[in-house]
Amino acid sequence: MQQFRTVAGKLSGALCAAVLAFFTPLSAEAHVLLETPRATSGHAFKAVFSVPHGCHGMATTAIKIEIPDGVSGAKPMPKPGWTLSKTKGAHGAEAEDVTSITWSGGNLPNDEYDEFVISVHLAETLTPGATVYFPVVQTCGGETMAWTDVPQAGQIAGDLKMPAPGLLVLAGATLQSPAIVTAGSLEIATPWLRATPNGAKVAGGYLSITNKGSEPDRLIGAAIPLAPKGAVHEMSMDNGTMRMRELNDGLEIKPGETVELKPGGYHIMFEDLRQPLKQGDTIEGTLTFAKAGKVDVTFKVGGIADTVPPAAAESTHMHMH
Ligand SMILES: [Cu+2]
Repeated sequence: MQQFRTVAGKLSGALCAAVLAFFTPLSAEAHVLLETPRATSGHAFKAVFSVPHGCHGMATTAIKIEIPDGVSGAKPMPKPGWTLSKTKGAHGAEAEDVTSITWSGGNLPNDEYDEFVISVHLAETLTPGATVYFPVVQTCGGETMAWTDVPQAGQIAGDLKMPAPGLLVLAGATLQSPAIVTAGSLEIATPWLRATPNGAKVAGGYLSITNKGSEPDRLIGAAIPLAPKGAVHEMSMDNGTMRMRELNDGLEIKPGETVELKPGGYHIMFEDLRQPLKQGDTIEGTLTFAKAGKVDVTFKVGGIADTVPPAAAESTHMHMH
């Protein structure tokens, strides 16, 4: 262990100094880190784990990440040259969910850097100010390095030898942009649009809708000033090809259900777009439901290839003392 500490110290000096300086002392000694170590409860989050070096100079051949309670719907990003595997089981409030993800069979040399990405959802019930930990086991051929230490009562993360990457939970709602719009018994969260390239005639719109009532409702359309028609679409696999079709009867939201519109799944397709959508803009629009009628929402414009809503965390004030 002493030898490892020396090697790690040199590496962190040479390779990670700029990155580490950016983080709090909490993670000063961690070498598998979350690129953005904070996220908002009740929201989607793209967890980017950076792996800046191997084990004792040897190349990394596998990374296993455990998904903590309160973090659900984990979906890993595949990586060329690596094989993905997942374990599932009872997980926090979920009866059946992804509990760990492993990329294996790859080869990441000690002097190269890579990132492993998981899209997750943070439970609304996570306490703002709390930290959730993602234990990581890094394998380099026959060697393993377990970044799994979690502070116990009275300990601070900075004192741990092999700390697990931690994620600080931020409060969900802000006054400037309410996280949830309520319309009758419907709750509408994180409306967003993907930025579009110049000349594009269509734009994708995404949000999540929860039906807290006892009657079903249907999302039948949407509009923004730059594109008067917004149709509800479904993506599906047909003989190995992704196809998109308009849902002529709209999208049903059953009582008690949450329906997510997201890239690769259900979405609103805004057609006859008059000008490009720019990342960072906010755009007022309306959704039309069969029962709840027209509902005003504010779409945030995310990145052109984003798969999760634009960083809700960035607009949330951190209260740190
Ligand atoms: Cu579409």
